[in-house]
Amino acid sequence: MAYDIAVIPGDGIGPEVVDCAMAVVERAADVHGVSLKTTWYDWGSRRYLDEGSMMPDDGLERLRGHDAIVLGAVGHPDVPDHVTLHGLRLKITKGFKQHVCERPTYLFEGVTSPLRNYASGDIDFVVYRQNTEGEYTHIGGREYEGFDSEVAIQSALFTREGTETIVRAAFDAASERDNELTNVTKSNAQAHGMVFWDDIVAEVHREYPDVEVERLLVDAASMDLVRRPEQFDVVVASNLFGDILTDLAAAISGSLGLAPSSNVDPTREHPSMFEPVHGSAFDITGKGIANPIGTVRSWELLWDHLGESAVARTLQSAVVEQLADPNAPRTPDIGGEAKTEAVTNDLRARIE
Ligand code: GGG
Repeated sequence: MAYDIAVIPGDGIGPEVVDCAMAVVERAADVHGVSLKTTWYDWGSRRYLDEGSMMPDDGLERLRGHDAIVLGAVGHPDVPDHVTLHGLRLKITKGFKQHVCERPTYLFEGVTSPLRNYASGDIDFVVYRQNTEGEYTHIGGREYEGFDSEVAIQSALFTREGTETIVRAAFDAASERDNELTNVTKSNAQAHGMVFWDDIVAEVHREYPDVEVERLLVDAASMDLVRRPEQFDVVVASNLFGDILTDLAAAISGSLGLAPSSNVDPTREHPSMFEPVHGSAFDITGKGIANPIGTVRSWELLWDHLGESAVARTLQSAVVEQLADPNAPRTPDIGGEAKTEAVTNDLRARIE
């Protein structure tokens, strides 16, 4: 099969990890006779500073025909964060109904958790984050700016389509794993949107009688992810809570630099998007030390989504073997001193 993938390196370390991962991914595709064409889009904060927008007006139209999208990162010290996020990543996730954000977390052999006494495989769960609405809707406004009476209103939006889609994806995943789902909300405080969310979970649950559902408020869930991460298997959460919990999840499994993410339209009407969980990380941009593994693992999710599981497994094996090898190069975020390029070359060599 031949695939046409859109690549948006974006900001900060985005271009560094996307470029490096490409070399590994091309090798893996080649080994399996999979033809890979990429089209690169230089959208992001540089474009915003030069031309006033993160992506062109017809950006979604240009992406629409691709089989999938790879995004590096968004965020720039000279551009407000809400401009970068709403101007690129959220335009794509919302415009393409990528309701489902899947973020797996795994403690690999050779990687040290900051939590005591956790060994390889002890932490192994996946978070399903609602990806298009909730607390990330652009509804609200500011009035009387600069006056004592100034007000800001920020609304959250929960639709049946957006909520049911993420909840169903999470139940599907739970049925394929250990039949355990943790539903994370804050429905004691947010008595409209999140009680609606709980109602949808209860409705969909009737279709999955074998799945056991645990309910946790997000404050308790944050504590328990640190206290007993081994007991989580599939977690479903709103956009904001999923965003926060997956940074925590990445940290307890060794590094944000290892964490992959998918933004999926389950109807497949639109292309889905794959990106490392980490952002632009301007503190290390240009130093050549960003970890490319989060991006390589995002390509792994991409190939699984496109049905090319052999390519995905080849990428997975290269990562697993490298992390387990005490002599392999590793970037500083996981305790090494190696450069991105050295890690990339080593991953590529493992595929050869
Ligand atoms: N590659 C992920 C990325 O660039 N994240 C930047 C960010 O701020 N993301 C917020 C979000 O995931 O909603």
